[in-house]
Amino acid sequence: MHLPAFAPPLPIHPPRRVARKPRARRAPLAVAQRRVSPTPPPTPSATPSPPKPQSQPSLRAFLHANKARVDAELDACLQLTDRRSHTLIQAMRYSLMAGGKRIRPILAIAAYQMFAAPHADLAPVMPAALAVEMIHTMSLIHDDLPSMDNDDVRRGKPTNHKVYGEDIAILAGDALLSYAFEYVARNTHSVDPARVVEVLALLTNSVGPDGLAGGQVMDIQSEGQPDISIDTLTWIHTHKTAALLRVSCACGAILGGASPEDVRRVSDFAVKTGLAFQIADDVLDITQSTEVLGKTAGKDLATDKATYPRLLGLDASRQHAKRLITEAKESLAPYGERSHMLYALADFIIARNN
Ligand code: GRG
Repeated sequence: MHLPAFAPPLPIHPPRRVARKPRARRAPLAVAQRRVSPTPPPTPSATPSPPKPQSQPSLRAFLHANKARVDAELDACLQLTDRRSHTLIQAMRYSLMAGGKRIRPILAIAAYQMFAAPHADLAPVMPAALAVEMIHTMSLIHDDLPSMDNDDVRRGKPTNHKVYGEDIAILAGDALLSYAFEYVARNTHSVDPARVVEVLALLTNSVGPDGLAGGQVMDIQSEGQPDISIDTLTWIHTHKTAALLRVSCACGAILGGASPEDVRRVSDFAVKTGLAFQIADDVLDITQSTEVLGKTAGKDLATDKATYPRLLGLDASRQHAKRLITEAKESLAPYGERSHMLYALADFIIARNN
């Protein structure tokens, strides 16, 4: 079966080149526990949520059940088979099983059920859902490395390189990345193979210059620059953060039988939600403690990072996030109540406190 391209890759055109200043070595872990202002209670977004049919689970139940399922399947899928790989598998498992909200796999599951059926069996989507969490965990391990953000705490525990050393941490990230693709290729059954190939193409695309790596490079090059524009910041986070939310939703939709037009709408929803996710992350970095976040609070200010609060201020950043969520929901308006869970997840993403 010939499938038209589901979701065109994000265009590669950085807004402008920024000369990279030598990066100041980070101050040693100064655990900033500042609370600039308490996070206000979430206000309802402008777009009314579609009515929730009785048969659909609440957001809370959905998050709880699917996080538990993802945790259990991640645990089962990465086990030691050769004792000589002990250190590597242990390092991979250390970060993969360290907690985490599992938002990306949960988005994949919600998008899948939106197109398959509300209570559809999750077996066809689980390999891709686990893969996005493996890719995400790889990006956290690499992001924390001394040559990147040089962080000491992640998911409430010492970072991977603090425990296993930088060499093993790099390889644990690499191994998680390659295992993610292998896992999808070997374990996605009962789905048209053309859809599995498309899922693999989107997953690989989300990690390269159109995704994580591209966004991370521009982020590094922007550090310490006084005149970063909102366009540049949006470019960075469309690639660095939103790309993984986008691929999670797109893969879930494709595996659930969505059409190319459906996948475009869901991808648009996810990119906007992903940008709002990053704004929430920037705000939480200022307003929450290291204990609540599970990672070093106040890091963006300490490292002179371009962030939404730095460019817009805290209140305008929160408003911007809400606007993005409203726009994200508009992309799914044609689906009515079928988009209920993705709407609820989008609201959760900006209302969370860690
Ligand atoms: C190695 C090819 C290659 C790419 C990696 C390091 C890197 C390039 C990119 C960094 C991407 C990154 C870490 C973005 C931050 C995204 C973000 C806001 C993460 C926090 O996600 P949560 O809140 O964390 O979902 P948990 O711990 O709950 O999973």
